[in-house]
Amino acid sequence: MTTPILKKLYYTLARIRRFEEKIVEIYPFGKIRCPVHLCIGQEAIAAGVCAHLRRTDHMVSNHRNHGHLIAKGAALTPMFAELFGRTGGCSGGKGGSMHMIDSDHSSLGTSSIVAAGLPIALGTALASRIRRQKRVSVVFFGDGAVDEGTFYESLNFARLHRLAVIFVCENNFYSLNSPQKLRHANMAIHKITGFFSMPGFCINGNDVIEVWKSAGPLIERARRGQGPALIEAKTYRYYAHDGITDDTDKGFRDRRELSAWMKKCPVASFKDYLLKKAGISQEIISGIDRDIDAEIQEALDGALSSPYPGMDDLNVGVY
Ligand SMILES: Cc1ncc(C[n+]2csc(CCOP(=O)(O)OP(=O)(O)O)c2C)c(N)n1
Ligand SMILES: [Mg+2]
Repeated sequence: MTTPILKKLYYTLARIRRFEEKIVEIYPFGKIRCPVHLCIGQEAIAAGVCAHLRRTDHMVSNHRNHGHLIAKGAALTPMFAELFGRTGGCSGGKGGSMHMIDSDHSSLGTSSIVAAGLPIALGTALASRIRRQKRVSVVFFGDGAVDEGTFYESLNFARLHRLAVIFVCENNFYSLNSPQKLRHANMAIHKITGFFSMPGFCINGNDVIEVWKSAGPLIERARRGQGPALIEAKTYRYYAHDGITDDTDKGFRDRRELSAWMKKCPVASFKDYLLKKAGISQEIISGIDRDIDAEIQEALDGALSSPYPGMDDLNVGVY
């Protein structure tokens, strides 16, 4: 791996982490009125996969979407403005955290309906096929999507038509408060692809290098017209299903489990790798961190200076 790629991966990881840490910091002050599903702890999956995507490749995400949009290149001001419900928001301030869109980078919108993104990704891939465009569609979803019939239908349709879709399952072992072991007869999600004769891999979703190395050949294979693939990336969220608490007091996941995963932090472990094994200096890393902090401050100020939608706008774009 080259130094520019390593730096880019760190930049993306840190940009996602610091964006969401800022949400945690300001959430108690009431400027954000929508629920937030934080991806802190899971950033390496978005960063490693999206590093291979072109601006024109489609990306479809779900309720836990901030990291996916940022990794695909979204500007932070419209994202903050969306969280604040302002007109400068990426969805005009009417979608909030769960309905972010960034058409400049082919991030086609996100939905809170579990598994809804999979057939949307099929549609984009089919459109790209019909238009003879060499675009790849990537869809991110959680282990909860595997509980839905749409998941199986989508794998079947994608393989049948050899669509250029990469299915990325972020398996954080919980769907809301339900652990995977109480929901899935077979916990090996990636093995479901065997029935559809589709490549399926299980990887460490907290290791950005492993994600990057696994995703690259599958994305290029899809781009060559050789069909879909699935990545099951194991990971863990630090915060509650939504909001800024850690929900370890609710009786379905305990603090020991959370602490064990926090020791495998994707950002800290990659930083460690860069310093000790890749010859990237602390100065370079601190410089990237400083640039991101400055960008976040500027984005916050910009977002807060954007007005709320007026009364005339009440019914516009709302269905
Ligand atoms: C079709 C549907 N069923 C139930 C819900 C309620 N719901 C919202 S998020 C969620 C859990 C999703 O878990 P997962 O897909 O694993 O994603 P994670 O939150 O773990 O990232 C559920 C059940 C929903 N939004 N849509
Ligand atoms: Mg989950």
